[in-house]
Amino acid sequence: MRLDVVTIFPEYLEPLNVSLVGKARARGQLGVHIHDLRHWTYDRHNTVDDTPYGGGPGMVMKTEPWGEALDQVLADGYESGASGPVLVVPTPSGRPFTQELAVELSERPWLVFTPARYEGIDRRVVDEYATRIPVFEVSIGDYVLAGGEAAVLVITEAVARLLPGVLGNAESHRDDSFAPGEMANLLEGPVYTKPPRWRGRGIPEVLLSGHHGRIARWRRDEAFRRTTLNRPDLIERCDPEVFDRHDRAILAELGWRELPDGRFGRPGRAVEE
Ligand code: 6GU
Repeated sequence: MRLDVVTIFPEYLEPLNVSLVGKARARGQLGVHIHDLRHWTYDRHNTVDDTPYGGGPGMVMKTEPWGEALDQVLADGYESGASGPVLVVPTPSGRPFTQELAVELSERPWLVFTPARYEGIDRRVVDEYATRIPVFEVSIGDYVLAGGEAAVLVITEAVARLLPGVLGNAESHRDDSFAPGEMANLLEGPVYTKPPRWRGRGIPEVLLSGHHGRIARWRRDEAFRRTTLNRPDLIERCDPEVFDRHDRAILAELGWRELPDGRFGRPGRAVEE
């Protein structure tokens, strides 16, 4: 996979040299190209922003530097044999970044990121490239960052660990919280390792039993405990078909009950639409 990032803060992307993404680069599984947007400015102050039409606070990133930068990045990429680019535009107004979208992006050969500062990029830039290549406007959560660079790091890490051979163990993805599939999307429960006693705290007996069936059941019960506590919306959204008899018993024990439509809900709460 090839990644290009156009930014006014190339240093912000230094973490891409480290850890999982850094190793994938070193192994040649990932090619990362960072570009300084100011390279495509021609005035003394390397201006990349201007005041918004219609007034209002803040500044808007100008069309020309982005247009020239993206034309050249795309042309150079094609020339060096890359194909199938998609533009990934980090913005708090984008669609939510989910594990499903991470999987989709991991199947693309070439991602071009355009992290913006200020109030964002002149709309005509996205509209222009959307006529040439797929564009994904993506938000990493319901909060506002000062710029899209941190979002690029988040998206890149989530995508890179899905690339074949990057994590080492292909099985590792299957049990990810939020992994797409038939399973209920549950948060993962607690994990333990040596020593068996630490500051007077032991580990759950069942994990030492060697009984794989009971261990799997215990892990699922713990996943239900954590999910009902931290992400009740994931339970409510679940197709109840995926709950077996024991799941239903655990949910009942945690104070949940089956609603008329078959889904599970918390007592004392309005059923959401
Ligand atoms: Cl992708 N960018 C910015 N600036 N803020 C965000 C975001 C992205 N996602 C959530 N908040």
